[in-house]
Amino acid sequence: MSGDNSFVVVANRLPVDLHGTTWTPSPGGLVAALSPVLERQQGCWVGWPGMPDEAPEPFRTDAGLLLHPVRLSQADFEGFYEGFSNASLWPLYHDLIVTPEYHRQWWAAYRDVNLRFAQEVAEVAAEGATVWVQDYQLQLVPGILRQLRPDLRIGFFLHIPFPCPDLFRQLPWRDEIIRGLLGADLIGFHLESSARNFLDLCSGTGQPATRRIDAHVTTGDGRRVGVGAFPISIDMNSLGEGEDGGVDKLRRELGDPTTVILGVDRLDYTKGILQRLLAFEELLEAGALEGAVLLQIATPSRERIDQYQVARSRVEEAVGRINGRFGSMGHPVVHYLHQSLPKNELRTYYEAADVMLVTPFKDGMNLVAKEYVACHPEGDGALVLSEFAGAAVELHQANLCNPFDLESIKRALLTAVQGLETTPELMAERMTAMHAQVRDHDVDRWASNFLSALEKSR
Ligand code: ADQ
Repeated sequence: MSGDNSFVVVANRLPVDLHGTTWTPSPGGLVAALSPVLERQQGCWVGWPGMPDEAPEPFRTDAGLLLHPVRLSQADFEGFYEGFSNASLWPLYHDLIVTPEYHRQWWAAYRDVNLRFAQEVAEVAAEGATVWVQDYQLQLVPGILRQLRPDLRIGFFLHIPFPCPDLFRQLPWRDEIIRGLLGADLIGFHLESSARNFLDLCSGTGQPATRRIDAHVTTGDGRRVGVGAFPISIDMNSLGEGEDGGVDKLRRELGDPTTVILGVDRLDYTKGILQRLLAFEELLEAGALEGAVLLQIATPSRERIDQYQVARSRVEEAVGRINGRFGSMGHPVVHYLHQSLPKNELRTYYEAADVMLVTPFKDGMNLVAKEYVACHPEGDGALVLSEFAGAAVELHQANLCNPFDLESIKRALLTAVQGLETTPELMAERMTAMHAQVRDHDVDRWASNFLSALEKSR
């Protein structure tokens, strides 16, 4: 049986989450990037509504997007999502920043849930439809869909890094994952390095692959699977309009600091939030950042997973300690929010920040870095960016740092602060170059590059 949707996106989460009876935008980079694209295509989005044991009837959003909720039980949520996706694959694909755990019952849940997602898509997709499968939670979907619906054109995009073959080979179910991915007609990664890791892995597992990027793998049954790099980006309009006078008001509320330093992340151990707090603390200790404040906005994320609880308590302990040491009554030096904020409010923070600190140990892309740059068309401000964020390939004019090396973060932060003071023209030149890169390579361009490569791939 087939439905009547000619363009279907399938992702673990729907772009909105159900809370009781109300819907709110769901967090994270994938939704931020894909929602505007799908709305423009009036497509169908298959995904989980963010609440165990709930599956409301399919409905259309105000923007015309058809949402098709998939039900996950509490046990699915624990085994498939918190377990295999976020405690096995997430740390493995981020180069073992914490140790991945492998459990057979998590894998069984992952397989079951992938089967269910594939079955839902098979039901709603029209004959010959294009299906775009998103991310590490659904790597088996392309392979299952290929069997259920050979008429479909199937693309897969991975939003996180793909690790080097030696790390990937730890995974007890590595062959199943590769077979699942190879069900697609095109597999996209953010960076050439991830695409190359995947191609190397395929040649090591007997799947013939060329080493060129925008290359292909030939599967056992003779199908050619395209493999390429498609760096994701942002919708320049997604942050909305800033409030008039909002920046001045915010800076006043902060006590008119000399320098506003900003971090915005999901609270995730990959993002290096603690490291940036420690770098800030050591610079204050050395008297190097007189009158500066650090704002850290951290969206709650995966809160029941042990490693996330550890990361949060370390961050919050450091915030308390730094304020205890360097703040005064009514004037903390670190302002910390553990909240999700509306996009236009984020815009005010981005605009107000003299320096943006983006210090992940590993990140597929990092849209926050691009959002900051998008908010500085006049070239003011500075971006301190980890070398290990995918965004560093395009935003190479940033003040790059190695987040594993506190001295490197300190150096980059200090160079940025001093550069704004002593060489503002040079800093502006670098920021405007980065702004032009993000403006000219937006999320629409990413989606249309991927979809036209997918079109050509069969
Ligand atoms: P994430 O790990 O979620 O994304 P990122 O790319 O930075 O990371 O995207 C985060 C998004 O959430 C941004 O759009 C940001 O504005 C938003 N956000 C963060 N904190 C917020 C807050 N407190 N309130 C409101 N919004 C907030 C994953 C990968 C990345 C990859 C993206 C897209 O890990 O490497 O760039 O997918 O592919």
